[in-house]
Parts: sequence; structure tokens; C-alpha cells
Amino acid sequence: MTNFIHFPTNFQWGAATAAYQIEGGIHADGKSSSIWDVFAHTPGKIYNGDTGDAACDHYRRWKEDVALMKQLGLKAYRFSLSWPRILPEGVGKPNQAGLDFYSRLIDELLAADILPLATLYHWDLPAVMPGGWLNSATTEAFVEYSAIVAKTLGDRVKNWVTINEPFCASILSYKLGMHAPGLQDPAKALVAAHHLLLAHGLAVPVLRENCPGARVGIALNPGPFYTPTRSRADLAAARHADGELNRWFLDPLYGRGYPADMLNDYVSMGFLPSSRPDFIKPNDFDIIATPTDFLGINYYTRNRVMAGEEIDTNPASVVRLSAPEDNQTEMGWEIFPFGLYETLSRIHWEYKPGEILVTENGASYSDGPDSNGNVHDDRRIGYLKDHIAAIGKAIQAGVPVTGYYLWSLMDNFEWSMGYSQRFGIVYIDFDTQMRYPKDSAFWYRQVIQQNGLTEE
Ligand code: IFM
Repeated sequence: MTNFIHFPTNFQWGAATAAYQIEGGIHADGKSSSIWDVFAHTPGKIYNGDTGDAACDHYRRWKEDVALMKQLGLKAYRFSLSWPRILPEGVGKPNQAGLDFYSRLIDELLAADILPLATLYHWDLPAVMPGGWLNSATTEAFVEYSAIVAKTLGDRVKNWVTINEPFCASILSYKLGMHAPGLQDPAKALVAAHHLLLAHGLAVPVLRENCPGARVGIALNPGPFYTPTRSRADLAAARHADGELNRWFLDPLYGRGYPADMLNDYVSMGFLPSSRPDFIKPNDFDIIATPTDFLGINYYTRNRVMAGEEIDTNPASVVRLSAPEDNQTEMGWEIFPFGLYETLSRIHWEYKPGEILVTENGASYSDGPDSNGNVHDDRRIGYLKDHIAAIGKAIQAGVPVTGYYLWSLMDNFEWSMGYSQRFGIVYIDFDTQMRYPKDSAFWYRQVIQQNGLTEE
């Protein structure tokens, strides 16, 4: 049985990238270093010692890249702005050359009839900001940066994502040390998470004031947790892990403050001095819950967890289980499209965002060009087909999804994994900077043209 899944009219079929992952030009035209420039140049932090110094050279090849997007039939493009390119001091005088770069890119996108969706923060904080996200002054600087960007680019960009994946920018970056700035301090990670959420809430009205017709949201990376048994201990582990990844961010954004069970956990673990620590100011939860126009969801996989031995005394005693080897991408992430349906439905029913964009979804596979320059990435096509079908079914069930941004337009710098992981539908030869659209790119073009796909 085959079944064609139609998507709504004007569905935003797009692809996504982020500044540090593709631009290169790290010190071009007055750009200052970001925390990722510093981190990537710290020995031992990135696989193979890779850095984003050159990346995909998009800073110089942007025109060619927009032509490629047009050739691939994209209706929308999600990219991020580099804060240190626009404000090399973090605050103060904008760097005109940096703003001009994005201005040209946006003009080219609009001329190609491609809707721009700009992310203000995809992790490349100016390195000059003292204390990074531990300092509440960074939230104020972010608001200043948002105003400048909205004033300059907001006549043409109407769709904005404030912060990408605050979980990664706090927990991975300040607790687990895997991302810049590479701290391993759980208490500080909670301070960073709070300031990121606050920066988002403060920026929403500023974007609206400076950009008539702005539509604003934040992009989270939620996902479901599965346990091998339904034992009390395993469910307790899943509750804590779900609280850390999902509810710690969703609850305050939708007016509920931080979840009480997680506040208890963090106090008992010594990560918070009390359930109302000093870094949470009286008005903060109202600011964080400022209504938005859409919620961005980045989804790749589900999580399998079980209780560790100390679960009775330590709520964070969570053991992460790996995916079956025959059902994972090269990131080691399990292929689980139902988890996307589940995540979209859960968020729709529990939090009721007016609109949802899938702001990232995709798979890492290393297939490269054959002697004719063709890249046969059937495994990626299989992954995309099943995940897009899951979105179609969620829409049929009433979830208001209005766009899909495939991660990623092109292979790029995959953070601590460097260039070893390829998520693109366009292959990049990092030696020659040649671009090779993969089979998945032509397959996606057809999905866009047909505004849907056949489910087998
Ligand atoms: O490459 C990243 C992206 O920057 C944020 N979301 C997940 C992607 C794949 O790891």
C-alpha cells in the first residue's frame, strides 16, 4: 500500500546551517573571536584538531551557495548570524562589513524567492564577553545585539529564532564540557541556562519593536526518553533526564516556571542553594514566558535510559543506553522517526504553541562522490523520508507544524566532532571547497515540488 502525504499550502520547506559551522573567515573584515574559535583552537577539544577557521568558506561563496539552494528548489533557508562578526566588542559599535555580509546574503535569498529565517544565537558568543552566559550582562548585550540586527535587517527578514538549543549552550557547554566554553560545573550550567532563557524573553519584544511584522520563536532540542523496564527506578531515571532536557526549558517558556521535581533534585544534589536562588530575579519568569509566534523543534533521535545503582539517593543516577548498531546513523544516534511524531504531539498537547517549525532534522552519513561526482546517500533518503512522513502524520493529527528545515544544507563543522560527521544534502570537499549535491538533495527537491511524499 502506498499513500501520498500532502503538506499544507505554503509549508516552509527549507534547509538549515549555522554561522560557525559554515562561514569560515573567522577574522575577515573585522570579525573578532568567538568562544568557539577559542575552544576549537584548544588542543584536545575537537576531533582531529579541526577548527571552523575555513569551514565551507561560505563567507566568500555565499552567492554560489544561494544559487545552489535555488537549484535545489528550497523555499526557505535557516541560517545564523555571527554576533562577533556584527559586534566585535560584543556591544557598542557595529561592524558595518559584518552587517553588509548578511544584508547581501538576504538580498540574494529574496531575489531567489527563498524565505530567510535568521537565528540570532547559534553558540558563537563573542569571546570578549566577560564570564559568558554566567554573567547577566550577557543577556543585556544580547538584547542590544538583537535591536541592531532587527533595525538593519528587519526590513527584509521577518522570521527570527532567538537562541538555538539553550540545552546545548548550557548543559553541554557548562556542565559536560563538550562544547565551548568547556566548563564542567553543573551549578554554573543552571545559571547559564537561566540567562539564555532570559536573553530570549528580553529579545522577543525588542525584535518586534524594531522589525514590523516580525515572527519570533526559540529552537529547542527536545526528545522522548525510553526505559528498558517500567520499574519505579527506571521511570525515576527517565523523569530526571526528561526534566533536564525537556521540561527545564519548555516549562518556563510556557509560563510554568522551573519544574518543582527538578528544583528538588538540583537542591538535593547541591547544584542549587535553594529552590529560589539569587540568580533568578522576581520578574524573570514573566520575561521568559513572553508569548512567541512559533516554537522551533530540532529532532534527531530518542534517548534510552535506565536507573543507575544509586538512583534511590541520587536522582541523576541515570545510565544512558546506546542504540542498536544496525539502526543508527554515523553519529551513533538511533533512527527513531516515531519519536518525532511523539515529541510534536506531546508539545502540542502539553504546551500548545500556536505554531511549530521543525527547525532541524537530518542524519550523518559519510557517503562521498563517485567518479562521476554523484553521491548515493540512500540511507539519508530513508531517514528523511520516514521523519518527514512522521511530521505529515502529526499534522494530520492536528499538530500545527508549518515548516521543515533539513539539517543541513551542506556538510560542515560538526562541533566537537569536527569534519568527521557529514549531515549535508550537499557534499563538501573541504580541500577544494567543491560542492556536490547528493542524491538526497534531488530527492528533497522532488518532495518540495510535490509538496509531500509517498509513504511506503
Ligand atoms: O550540527 C548541530 C547543530 O548545530 C545543532 N543541532 C544539532 C546538529 C547536529 O548535531
